Amino acid sequence: MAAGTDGPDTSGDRHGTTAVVGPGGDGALVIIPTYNERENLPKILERLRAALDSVAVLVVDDGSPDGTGEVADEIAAADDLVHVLHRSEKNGLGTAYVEGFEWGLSRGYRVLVEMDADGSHRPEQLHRLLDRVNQGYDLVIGSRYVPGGALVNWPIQRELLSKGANTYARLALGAPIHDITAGYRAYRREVLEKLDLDSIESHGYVFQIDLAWRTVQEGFAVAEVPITFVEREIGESKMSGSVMGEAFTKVARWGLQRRVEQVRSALRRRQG
Ligand SMILES: Nc1nc2c(ncn2[C@@H]2O[C@H](COP(=O)(O)OP(=O)(O)OP(=O)(O)O)[C@@H](O)[C@H]2O)c(=O)[nH]1
Ligand SMILES: [Mg+2]
Repeated sequence: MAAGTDGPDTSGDRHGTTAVVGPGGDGALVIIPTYNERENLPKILERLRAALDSVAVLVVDDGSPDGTGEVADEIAAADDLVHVLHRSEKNGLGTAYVEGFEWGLSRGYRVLVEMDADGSHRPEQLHRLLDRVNQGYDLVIGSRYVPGGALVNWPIQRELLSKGANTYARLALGAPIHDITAGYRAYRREVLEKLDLDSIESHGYVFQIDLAWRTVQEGFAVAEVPITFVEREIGESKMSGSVMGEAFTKVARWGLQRRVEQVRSALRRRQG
């Protein structure tokens, strides 16, 4: 394994070490949700193709007013490995990924990757995630907060907010993950087949916490690998107050459910 790609193992037992993804990324589908990423999309797709020549891509565009969907169609027409799913209106990152996962599962992809269009998730580091999947992990998270992870050009307020959200989630849920809000991830198809994707109603970045938490609870093997997260240079962020509010209340609810469950099983043990 390349130096610096060794992140902590967080939970679950890993499988054997039969490679599920080929060296060029074949067998993996990278899902890229887009909303007004007209300038970013061609750049990220070009970098991805240069990094891994046989990885497939699905762009999930929510009718971007800036014409990102048409740009995606043009690229797809010239590259057999690029596909586009058009949705009629902006419907949130969570549902875009769920539709993307279902699209990929029904076509037999073995690994499904989440990646932003804005350049924050460097395609040149995708092999780090895929290598760990090939080593037997079910979910591999590209982490900013494990040794070797880094943030580039992130305003201090965003960094504090992100670190605060991670600390809060870790304490509330007891999940052994350092960057549970991270959106650069690779899932083995077995995980997504097991999780009840239709029951997920999280919209904003709490979707990431939701999915990781369900994965941990199902006992799947999770690992984090360090990545360099680069702040977007072009286009606008879709982060908002309502996105943060949703995360705060949902995590509090899951944390509470977890405590209630712990107390219940302690009582059962005492009675039994
Ligand atoms: N299809 C779809 N994509 C979305 C939606 N909201 C955000 N995205 C995309 O999801 C990815 C992440 O969104 P960002 O705006 O970068 O959110 P963020 O990374 O939390 O915010 P920044 O760090 O400020 O960039 C980008 O590729 C967006 O274009 C949505 O409602 N639908
Ligand atoms: Mg972003």
